[in-house]
Amino acid sequence: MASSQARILADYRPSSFTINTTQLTFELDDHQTRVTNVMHIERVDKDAPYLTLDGEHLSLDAISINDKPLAEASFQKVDNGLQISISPELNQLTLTIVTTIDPVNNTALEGLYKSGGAFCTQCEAEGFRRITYYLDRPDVMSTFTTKVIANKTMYPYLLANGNKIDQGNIGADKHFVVWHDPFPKPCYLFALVAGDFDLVTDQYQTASGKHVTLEIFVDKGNASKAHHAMESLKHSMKWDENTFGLEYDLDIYMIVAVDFFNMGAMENKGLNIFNSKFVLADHESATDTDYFNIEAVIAHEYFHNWTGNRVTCRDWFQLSLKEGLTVFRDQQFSADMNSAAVTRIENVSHLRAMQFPEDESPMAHPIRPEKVVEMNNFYTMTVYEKGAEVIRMIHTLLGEEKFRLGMDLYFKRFDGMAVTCDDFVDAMADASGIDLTQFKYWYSQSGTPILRVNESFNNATGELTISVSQINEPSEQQSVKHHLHIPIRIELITDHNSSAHLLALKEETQTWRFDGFEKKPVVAFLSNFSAPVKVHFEQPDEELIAIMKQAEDDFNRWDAGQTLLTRYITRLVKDDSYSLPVDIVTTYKYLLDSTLDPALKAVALKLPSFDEVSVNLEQVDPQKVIAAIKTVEAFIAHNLENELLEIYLGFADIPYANKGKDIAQRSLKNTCLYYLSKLSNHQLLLSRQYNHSDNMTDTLASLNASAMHNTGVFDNLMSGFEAKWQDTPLVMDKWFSLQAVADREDIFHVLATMEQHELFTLNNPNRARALIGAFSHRNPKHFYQESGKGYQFLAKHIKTLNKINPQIASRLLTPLIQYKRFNEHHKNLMLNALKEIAAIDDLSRDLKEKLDAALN
Ligand code: B3K
Ligand code: ZN
Repeated sequence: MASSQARILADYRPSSFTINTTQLTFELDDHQTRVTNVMHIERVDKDAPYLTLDGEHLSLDAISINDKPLAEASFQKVDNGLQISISPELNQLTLTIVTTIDPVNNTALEGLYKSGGAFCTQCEAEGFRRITYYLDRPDVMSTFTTKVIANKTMYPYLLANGNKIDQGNIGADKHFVVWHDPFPKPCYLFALVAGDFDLVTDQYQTASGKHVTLEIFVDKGNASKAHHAMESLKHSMKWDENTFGLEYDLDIYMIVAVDFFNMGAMENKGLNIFNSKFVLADHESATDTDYFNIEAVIAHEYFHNWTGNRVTCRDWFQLSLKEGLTVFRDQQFSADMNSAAVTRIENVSHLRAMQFPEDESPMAHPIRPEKVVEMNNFYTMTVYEKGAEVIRMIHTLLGEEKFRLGMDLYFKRFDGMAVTCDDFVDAMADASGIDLTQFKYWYSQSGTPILRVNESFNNATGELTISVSQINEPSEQQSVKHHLHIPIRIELITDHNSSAHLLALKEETQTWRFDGFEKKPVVAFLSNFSAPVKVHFEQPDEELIAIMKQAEDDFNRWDAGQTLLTRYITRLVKDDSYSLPVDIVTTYKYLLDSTLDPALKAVALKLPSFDEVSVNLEQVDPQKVIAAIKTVEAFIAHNLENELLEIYLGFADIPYANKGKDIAQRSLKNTCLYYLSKLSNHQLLLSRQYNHSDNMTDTLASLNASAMHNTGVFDNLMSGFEAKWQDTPLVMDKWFSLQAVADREDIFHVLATMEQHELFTLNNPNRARALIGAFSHRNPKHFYQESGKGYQFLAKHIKTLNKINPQIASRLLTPLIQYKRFNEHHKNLMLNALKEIAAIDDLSRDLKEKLDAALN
């Protein structure tokens, strides 16, 4: 029940009733859509006196049991629901409920709403209760038959889950379509779409020979931008067959792209609904990163068909059962389709920048939370990304083959069921024979563990000793923490070779010995980031440089570089007269000159972000951190000028192509451009690249560097860009973001102008994120201004969004609730902003939960 009362994992009880079949009829209308819901219900608990259905923002028109209208005395509206008395002898019943809803005024974008001219739905986690009264919980699974009725001209396509079983006309103007989904499912996987679209179709033949029709629906005029999504879908289907033996199960797979969407996409059975950002692409309007993300999100939603839909969650506390596992699967897929090392590097830096701070915030929670007020607040970096790292650790501990046996057993045991994270881990343990009892604490403990590493080398015996301690800090919710079972990969590097080892840390402190060395090997610790932990290891700078040059594993080379750069930045934060050593320049010269993949050179040159650096500091003084990062940036630009220019010019005029090699070269070229344009003598390169660009990656790189380096050409280039792209919403989102991330003294004036721009609206989540999200996440210099203006700007918009779209308001609150890591001055300013938000009337459940945690 989604009241503002917290729900507790330990309170889980099975439902007293089940719904075996659900027949829905939608008579679509902008403000008065009529929903007729016929449910065959069965009593499970013979002592249950009431059937309590969830429902919010509904107007109830009629209710009957077995075709007899219910007397007023037999039901009553309760807090966010309907309580119906069911006489004790009635064990099976047909309950019919008719409700009316108002899709156009549904700006929260949960339940049934309108995006542009189309009707669409979003039901996860608890949006179905905004469509009709229902047992809105994932362990109640029903087969759905959906009839959609609407105007024929305005809504030629009427879609729902499953297979189409009937269609026809109603009078002169209307038509209907009936869909039936044979797979029982929880109502959060229900979907409906009605609208006029361009349709891109294709076919896929599964490994066992079944023909599947693939359909992608996009706004009129956008069909040519759906091909990459379609290719990505076919690659995902093939990959899941090859990797896990999993085939698609219905005759049709549909994807609809809409412009108004709270998240990336939704895995509704047979009818995915996507944010158009993760469908539409051509090289003129989308960047290489956009292409990568589209492939990843298409895969993610497709993979949910098994990990999420066929086997679903018993309750919402188990969300990571489907999300952590599906993110792990999409990461593996992306690694196979692209550069595996670069993919892993991006995943890890994303986790460190976004999940590590979350784990230190007042909203810190285990990947399986224990207490929830608003479920939408738990679609987090922790549940998703740390959840994926937890699955990856199981994969590491079991190895590829046993992991696959575990997956097979999981599907064999639980297909068609709603289960728990423990069920998953048990399947992995049973199939592999590996004890995962202690490992389960990863599901129940929040916080980022710290590994403290000590090493010693005995010159006489040639023996290396590594000792590792784990520190799991107690937190407010969990005063006692258990030792975790942590897989630690290491690489031992000597002058001649390198060897890889897997250690399993289970105690508080453990020691390992390796012998046979002539001289002390260099330890690359936590290879491939084998566990989501922080590492404290006083390793000499020279050894980090040795890893950067010599490690076998590309991830380790990158990671050593990041550790070294973070050290430089941290030293500068403590002492701004610290003079940066030239070793890093020599190392970069060596790397840039090597045959390393250009994409790896590019990520090696990228400095750790403000968030990645500050999460390792106590009492963050934001302006000092930013100044330190800029100092290192300038140091690299000055000292590598010739090398960067040579590389840049070597790639500058290569025509666009969409191959891995070209993408890698573009990323290195644009990294060089970023550094070079810090130097006033090379700023001309920016407008030159902008004017010659034949693709969005290069265009955006020139604009971004220009925004960050406060160049005189920025405003001019931006006007040209706006004139060219004003009719393309996804590109205009990029334009708003560029405005928001610019480093300029008049940034608040620019932001105010943007808020007044005719294309700006808080009602569209992409647009709100493009301006407000980009400013608060990607413009640390001005968001964390000493004046506190940045926090005020964010607070103002959160207050407005509280009414329009609580979910988006709540997401945007993230940087403010992390105030505890900052120094007193900023802490107070952020607290004031939080208090101001907390004082408004009608605070949504979403914001209230976070503010209560932050201000307690
Ligand atoms: N399962 C959805 C997320 C739903 C979010 C609800 N606030 C998308 C995904 O993870 O694939
Ligand atoms: Zn997901």
